[in-house]
Amino acid sequence: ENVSKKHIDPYSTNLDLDILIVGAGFSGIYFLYQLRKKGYNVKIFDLANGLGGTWKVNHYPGARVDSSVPIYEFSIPEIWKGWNWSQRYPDWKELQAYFEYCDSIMDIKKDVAFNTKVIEAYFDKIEGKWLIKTDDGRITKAKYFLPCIGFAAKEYVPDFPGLETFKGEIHHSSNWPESEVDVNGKKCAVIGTGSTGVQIIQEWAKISKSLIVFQRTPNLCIPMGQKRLTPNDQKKEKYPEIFHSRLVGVGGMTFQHIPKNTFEDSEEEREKNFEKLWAAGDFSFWVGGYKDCFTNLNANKKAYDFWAKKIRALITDEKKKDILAPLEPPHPFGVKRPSLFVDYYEQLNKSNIEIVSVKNNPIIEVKPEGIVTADGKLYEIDVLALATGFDAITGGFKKLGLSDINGEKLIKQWENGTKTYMGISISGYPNMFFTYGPQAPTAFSNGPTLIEIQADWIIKVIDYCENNGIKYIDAREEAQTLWTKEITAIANATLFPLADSWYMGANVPGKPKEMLNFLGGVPKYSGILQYVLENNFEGFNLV
Ligand code: N01
Repeated sequence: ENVSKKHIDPYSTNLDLDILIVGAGFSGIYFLYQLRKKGYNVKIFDLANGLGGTWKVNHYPGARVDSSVPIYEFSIPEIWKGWNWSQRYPDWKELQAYFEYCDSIMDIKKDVAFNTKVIEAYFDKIEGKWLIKTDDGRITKAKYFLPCIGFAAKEYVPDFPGLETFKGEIHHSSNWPESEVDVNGKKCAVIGTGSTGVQIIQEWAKISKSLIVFQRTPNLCIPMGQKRLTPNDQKKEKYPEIFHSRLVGVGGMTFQHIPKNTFEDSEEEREKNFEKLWAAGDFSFWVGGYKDCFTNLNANKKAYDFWAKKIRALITDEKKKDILAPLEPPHPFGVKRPSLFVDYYEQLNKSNIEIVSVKNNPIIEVKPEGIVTADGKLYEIDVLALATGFDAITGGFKKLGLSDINGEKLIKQWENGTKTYMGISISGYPNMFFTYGPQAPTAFSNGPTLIEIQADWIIKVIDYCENNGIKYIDAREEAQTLWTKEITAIANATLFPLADSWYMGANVPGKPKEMLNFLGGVPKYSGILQYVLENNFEGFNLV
């Protein structure tokens, strides 16, 4: 029997693998399944104690996906043929059940070392292998190294003085306790109103005694359009076509822009179109709108005004109206991620829910009893949720302890700006490929769509190298410089740089403000990957 095909325990001390994957979410599972079928000796390391990646750890109250199914699932027939969802936007519990179902078909877990943290990794050029150190002291060897860590692998907690003195219960959304946090009869607070904050607020507003929402920037939320699904709603014969349309739609989903600029339509026609997008729910009003919405400020203002009109009509209290949906845009519509709401505004209307705008009156301190704002007011609370987001997209890479072939640390190399080649590889890090990371369409793509595109491409590259006696493949520095320039040029032609978002790395103090995503769209991105494959790996050195 071929030794490489014999099962080796992923926890064993002398792992010498073809491929090591980090992360057991959508990407890691997809890779393991496809690579193992080809006979590669491949394992996954994951920090968590189960499958699901982001869905294993982000199980705060109300956590659910903002992309609808079946867009948000594997396009693997063995999986979709036998699985039905109960809701258009499943919650974390159902997503975790989905990953368990995947395991029952794909037999993933036997090749995953859980509770295993990578702390150092570098490529040994002489041996032609990655050496990967984990927190249990093991050193694993692998010819290829595939970080599949998602964009939210490192949380961001603002440096509030006194945070550690708070005597109540406190949790960051991505580090939520396994046991339920009891807020019954308690005074609660949420800091942050991004996608996470909106979801926690929607839930806690229903069950806590009182809730204080600390909002710095209003979330320009749009209606979700949640609905229950029966197996009858999930007609499997349509799935191949749906999975194809997500490859060519906007954002790795099935949307298309209105093929017109905003002012090509009369006011009346525009209103009609906006109404239609609003009623459709999902991300329609965000990514299905006029094609100049993110490039023309006046056009964008029309979308904002419509949004504000709709939302203000849902809010009963005049003061809350101006905090949640001001007449003047806090930033152009959609250049920060709009959350999909179910009953957010209805909940915020309640008299026991207070909204504190901390834009001009920031939080300056946390005391044992609660939170203090710049005006000196103390808000006494029992339970605090930090929905303050992530050192997104690049933060997870910095945690892996990566160094390049010359021993330089990635953390240092990216200090003044991120550099990758095609958002899939980094020069000086041979045989390392990643998915859903920096400088790819990441934040502007449905996860499973982009992940499958990138993983299929990476597998083709690995197969090519293995079939042609290639020791290693490494991106050229000049190719990487050009890619980074391209990312910036595309972004600078849009309105995205006008906001301090995590898309731009601007949510974390001290992090360079730069576009961290390829904004050219998923179809163009896959076209570029395909071109490189067909043109002798343009931009790479093969040794
Ligand atoms: O993080 P965020 P997130 N004082 O960075 C505020 C995905 N996701 O975890 O906007 C006061 O968006 C900050 O304020 P501001 C999704 O792609 C998906 O919510 O910087 N407030 C902001 O309101 C999403 O976009 C799903 O002014 C402070 C909030 O904290 C991404 O993950 C669900 C502050 C952080 O929002 C990240 O979402 C959840 C301070 N000092 C997440 N510092 C679904 O698919 C920060 N804030 C459903």
